[in-house]
Amino acid sequence: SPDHQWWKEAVVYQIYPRSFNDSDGDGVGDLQGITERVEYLADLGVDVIWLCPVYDSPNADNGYDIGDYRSIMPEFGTMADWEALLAELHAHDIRLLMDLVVNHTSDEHEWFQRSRRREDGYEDYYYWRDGDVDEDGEPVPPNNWGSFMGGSAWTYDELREQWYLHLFDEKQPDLNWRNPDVRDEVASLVEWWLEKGIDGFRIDAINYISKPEGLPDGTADREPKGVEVFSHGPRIHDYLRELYDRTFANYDVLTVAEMSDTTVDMAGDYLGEDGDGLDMIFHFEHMDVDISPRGRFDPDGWGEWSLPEFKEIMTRWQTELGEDAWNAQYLGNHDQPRIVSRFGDDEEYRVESAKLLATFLMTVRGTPFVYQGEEIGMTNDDFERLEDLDDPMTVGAIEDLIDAGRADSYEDLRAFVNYVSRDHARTPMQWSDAANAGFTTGEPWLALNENYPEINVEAARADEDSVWNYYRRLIDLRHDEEVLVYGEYELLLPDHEQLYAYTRTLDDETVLVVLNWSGESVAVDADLVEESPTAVLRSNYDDAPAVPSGQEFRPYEAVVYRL
Ligand code: TEU
Repeated sequence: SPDHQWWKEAVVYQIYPRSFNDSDGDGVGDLQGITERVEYLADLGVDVIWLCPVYDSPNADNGYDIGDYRSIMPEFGTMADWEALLAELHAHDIRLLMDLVVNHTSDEHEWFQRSRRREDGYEDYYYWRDGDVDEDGEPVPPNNWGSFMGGSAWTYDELREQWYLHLFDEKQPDLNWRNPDVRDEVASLVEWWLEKGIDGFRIDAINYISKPEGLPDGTADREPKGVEVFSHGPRIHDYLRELYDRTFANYDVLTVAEMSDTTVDMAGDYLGEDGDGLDMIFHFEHMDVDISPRGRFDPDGWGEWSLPEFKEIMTRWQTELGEDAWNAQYLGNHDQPRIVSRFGDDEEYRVESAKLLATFLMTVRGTPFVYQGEEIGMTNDDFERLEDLDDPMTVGAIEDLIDAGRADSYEDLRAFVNYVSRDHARTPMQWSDAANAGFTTGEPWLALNENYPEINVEAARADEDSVWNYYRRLIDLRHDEEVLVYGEYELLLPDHEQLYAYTRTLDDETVLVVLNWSGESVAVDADLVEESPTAVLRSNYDDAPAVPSGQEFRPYEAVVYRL
């Protein structure tokens, strides 16, 4: 049936190539390093890899600043290495998603270099504006928008003698999608990769591509300033629909669009045939439960989150998306803290809570995305000094906060940074207890988490009860049970502070999932469900209660029942 799609049945694994596996000892992960681990990915059982950017880039934002869309970053290897990786993945029936970063390019991209020289045909590839002058005759930027990387979203270019817009780093100028030549360029590079045989794209920051006429100032009390104005701009659907019709529509590929600030109501206009042809969205509503409403890098109001609110958000996405729309499920990625540190307990119950999070991810409706390291329960790091951080977003936020007088030094912000930094997800993959966790024989580009002698792939694979082996068995379950893919979701106990329980139902099959999302024992109501389960399909303790009703669930106990 048309409702059945390979990408609904798939489990996706995200790779941050810089930190995955280094094959040549330069301290930076690379394509050959990934190819060496394809067997590992096949053993885990994943169906699709999302590969973060591997294009040529000066690395102001670790590859999200692209210098040439049709070549490979030399640190990562060559186009032949990329082709070898694709072939190896396909030989193992694993599909490949590339990362499509087209809200902006690098300032070192040829288009930008031509644009700043006003070369014929390239003048309007980016947002160029004359600035204003203040009372003292000092130049000021064209509007009040802030950058996600801190400071103004505008930088003055001495050569062109105008300001250019960059919602991210100053080395990431925003492409002007109003210009049809820019849209032609994007369609052409998308087509070029599709023709190379990839299986789809994760589409970066795509909610920002349409800016409103006149670029009006932002007025909301949010960070960065102007986000309410430049997110989901007026022509976004036209641009996405046009791109779909020209490219994706002609291929059997998966597209997943990263879009912060998206509600479930808005999602329907993007997804499916009546939308823009996109298959899924990474929304951010559950990523916002434990941060300030003003934005992620506001140090007031982070760290606390409530399970009822989390359930309400997840349930809304589970139940209110239209019939022809589909969810992408994730708890972490390369921009977020480690999931076990954020939503579980990375100390006493690290193993149990990592397994609970996996159980959730693999049993809700929507395609699960596992971020590298989650399968062994990797944790947040501790960044003692400002110099230990790499992420330009975190560093930019710290500079802004110090400039604004909200902190005197890094030390004042350290606890906050240790909660939110994107660097946590970027410490190298922990393969073994060998030097540098077997990630590299050289000097790693970012220091490893010191817990690698204990938390690593080799140790986890050798232990039947490890987080790794639990992921593997859960992925098998997801593949075996159609009800976990296509079944309807129904929430039980919406207001319970510690239990997250739901059923999935397809025809006459029902699966019940009970999660004690807390570090204490919790008694399950005697009347949780009428029927008694016929089987325990998976659980993260040895001797799960055969019938949940009226039983004590231990800390972070997670059980999947067949009713
Ligand atoms: O992230 C996009 C991004 O950072 C925003 O969409 C989001 O609003 C913000 O994080 C909210 O906290 C993508 C990539 O995933 C990221 O690594 C890049 O730095 C960024 O785009 C720029 O390409």
